[in-house]
Amino acid sequence: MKLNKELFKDQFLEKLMTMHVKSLEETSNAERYRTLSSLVRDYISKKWIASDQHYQQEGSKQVYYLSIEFLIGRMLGMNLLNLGIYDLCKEALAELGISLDVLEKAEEDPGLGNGGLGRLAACYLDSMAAESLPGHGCSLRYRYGFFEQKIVNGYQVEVPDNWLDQGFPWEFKRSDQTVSVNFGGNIRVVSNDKLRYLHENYDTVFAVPYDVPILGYKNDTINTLRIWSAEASEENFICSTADMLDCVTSMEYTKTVESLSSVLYPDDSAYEGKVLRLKQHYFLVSASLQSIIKNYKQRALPLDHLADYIAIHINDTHPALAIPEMMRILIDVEEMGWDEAWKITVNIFSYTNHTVLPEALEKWPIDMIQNLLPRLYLIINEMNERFCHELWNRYPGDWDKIRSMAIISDHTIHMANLAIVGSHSVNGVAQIHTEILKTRVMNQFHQFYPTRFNNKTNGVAHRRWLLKINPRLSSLLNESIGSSWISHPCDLLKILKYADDHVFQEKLARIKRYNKSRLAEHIRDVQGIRIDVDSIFDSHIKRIHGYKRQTMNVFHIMHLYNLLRENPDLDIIPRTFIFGGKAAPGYHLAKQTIKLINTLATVINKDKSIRDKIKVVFIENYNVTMAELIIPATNVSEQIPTASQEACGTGNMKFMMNGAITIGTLDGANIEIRNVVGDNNIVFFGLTANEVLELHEHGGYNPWDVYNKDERIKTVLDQLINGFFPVGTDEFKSLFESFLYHNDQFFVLKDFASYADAQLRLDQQYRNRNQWLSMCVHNIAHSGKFSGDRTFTEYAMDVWNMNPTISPQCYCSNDDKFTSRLHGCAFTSKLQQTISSNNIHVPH
Ligand code: 26Q
Repeated sequence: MKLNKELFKDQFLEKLMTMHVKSLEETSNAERYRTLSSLVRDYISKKWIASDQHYQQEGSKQVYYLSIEFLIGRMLGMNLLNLGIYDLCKEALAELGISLDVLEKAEEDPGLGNGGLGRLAACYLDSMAAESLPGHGCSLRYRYGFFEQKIVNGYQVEVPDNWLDQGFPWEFKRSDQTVSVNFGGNIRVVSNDKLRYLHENYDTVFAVPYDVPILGYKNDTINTLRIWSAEASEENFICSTADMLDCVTSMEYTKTVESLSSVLYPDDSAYEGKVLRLKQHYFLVSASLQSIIKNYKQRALPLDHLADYIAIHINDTHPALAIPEMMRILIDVEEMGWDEAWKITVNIFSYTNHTVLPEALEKWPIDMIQNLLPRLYLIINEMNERFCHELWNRYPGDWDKIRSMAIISDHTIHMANLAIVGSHSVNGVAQIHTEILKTRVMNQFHQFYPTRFNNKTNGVAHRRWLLKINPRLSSLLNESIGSSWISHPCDLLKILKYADDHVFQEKLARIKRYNKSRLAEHIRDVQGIRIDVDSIFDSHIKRIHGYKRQTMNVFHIMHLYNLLRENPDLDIIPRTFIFGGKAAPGYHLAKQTIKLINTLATVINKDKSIRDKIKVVFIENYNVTMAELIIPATNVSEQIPTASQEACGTGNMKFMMNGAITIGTLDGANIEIRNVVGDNNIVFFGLTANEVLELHEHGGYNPWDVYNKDERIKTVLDQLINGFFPVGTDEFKSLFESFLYHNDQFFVLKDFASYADAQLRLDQQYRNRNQWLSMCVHNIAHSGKFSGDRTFTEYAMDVWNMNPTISPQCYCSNDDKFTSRLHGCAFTSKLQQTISSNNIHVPH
């Protein structure tokens, strides 16, 4: 029977009673949330089975996205939207006196990721399901997710994130599909008719899968995110009352095993050679591959056609051990020869790089791999020998080149090299990033495998980052251009015709103001700070890292503050500077940056003399849920990394979709945003990537020159250590020294003047209300290109060799007028071909 409000209310009340044995009035919001999610779970189950069966019958190729992180965010609201019952439930609950908004807020935000890389993986799951593509995620079920950030006396304090405490209603435990993962031991080689490698004396850990349904948008597709949990094998658990020692040892053992999936490492860009991390990587990889192969075998397809039916994508190098693990399974278990196994493996795997920071390139000491994964070590060794042989044939005698490209060198396994050699596709995540990979970081590999490298500019789940989080803007779009943009994001271009329509502009302005008031209320209630809804909301939200240059923003605010103290009548548009982000616990300068922002906030926010012209807020515990509140409320999006360092950035895309104007450097996707919106609709400044890289090659620059010449910078830097702040003069000494004595690695001082100019321009532009609102419309209109739907379609066609449905309405134009042009949308030649061969009309 089709769901209607009455039926839903009956089902909800029935469920509430059976789950909690209470009347409606007696239940808490948390209990009501659990009731609703359990009901939605029931709705999902049937469709999930059907979706799986459909894939089996179709014989479709399946893609598996292996990622050590999936930052999925809250699920209730998205699931209701995807099922097409959001409004129905909202109204029906309201009739019962329950607010759906309130229930949504009762959901924990699963923090199974650090930042960009993990959130991207979640965005692609959404897009794949929306396009009915059989794409599944594989990851770990961390007992404790990304730490919760508390701010105590201005400092970040890390608190464990006990997200599973109340249970996670969206997961389905599949104990029957448990697999074993083996660590340690030794390899015995036996040779009868052929060589066999027997793994002995290993320790076994059970990998128990939990499946999370991933819903497509109103299309009945339900894909799966499988997260693995580590459990001890029972045979190792000896606990008799007779021998307490056994019991204690067994408990210790259980704890050790469970520690495997117990914490998410809170580093987003620094390599730490921790053995537990390596274990986590192998645990994910081995469990996932075993289940992928088992599933494949159930389809009764021939093993030598594996690459025709499955594609495995590795999200950065963390799951790159999947490559030798696949070789192990094909050779040791399926008894294939090396050459055949290798061909299949390379055809199956593809790899995305997400960072050029040298400190984030994963490498492992040989002996660690040898001890922990003795069979994989032998396979990696063989891969390395064969690859070095190829290199020798191509570059005879060039030992330097061979050493730098080898998988194993200097007693270390270089995971990026392994990933490149073992995949048929390697991609960067924005045009400039891919260029930097090809011409610098992976230049030798690009010369060796020129066709293997390609670009896939990231995209985000616009159904979450626009439809869900900005319902008023979504309604305005629907009223104005229809709702086709929800499935065909490039249709957002249709609003360009309203760019200069004052009535439309005013509606947009009212929506922004409403969203700002929601954020202002939150900040008032949670942090006790009052902010002016009519000030410019200027947001800098992302991980705290030197290269992301939160400090440059801070220096500019300090400079504005200095001007205002001299002249409280200074003519600037009032601004609220909003920061949010977590620092890696061991990253001292990042943690000091948080302390600096909070200290500055205390000083500025209580200084009556500047008449509230500027305020500073540091949002505690920035996560997906907070981003969902901040982004729709933002006027100015700070995207100011040192050019060449930010691989892509995806916050920039989410802000643009919600009508914020970017102030940014020429880096990552900022460049591609400029290419579609045009120079008039974005504010740029700073050194280019080439300028930065050249300066780097020549040993940097002398920051003292800037300090001595630019009075503004001198004043601000001195204020860090001269008692200006109500903290000890040593508090910010390490930050001060990083700029002047450690060569300002991220060119903050060098770019400051240009940044301050850009901020002045922005202030001027904001004064012309109609022009500003027109800029906002341009940004929303062109954001369709940055939907994950576009990116994953490119992956599906260029990398995974699959056939996604292509949106005929997919127009993306570089023009201001609504003149759709083929090239803006057809990011790949294959897509172009499809469009022309289907006679899809694309006006010029
Ligand atoms: C390194 C060594 C050992 C173990 C872990 C790591 C590690 C962990 C996390 C290395 C890198 C990361 C995370 C990287 C990341 O989030 N990169 C971001 O990816 C986004 C999606 O592509 C981009 O938009 C961002 O520009 C990029 O910073």
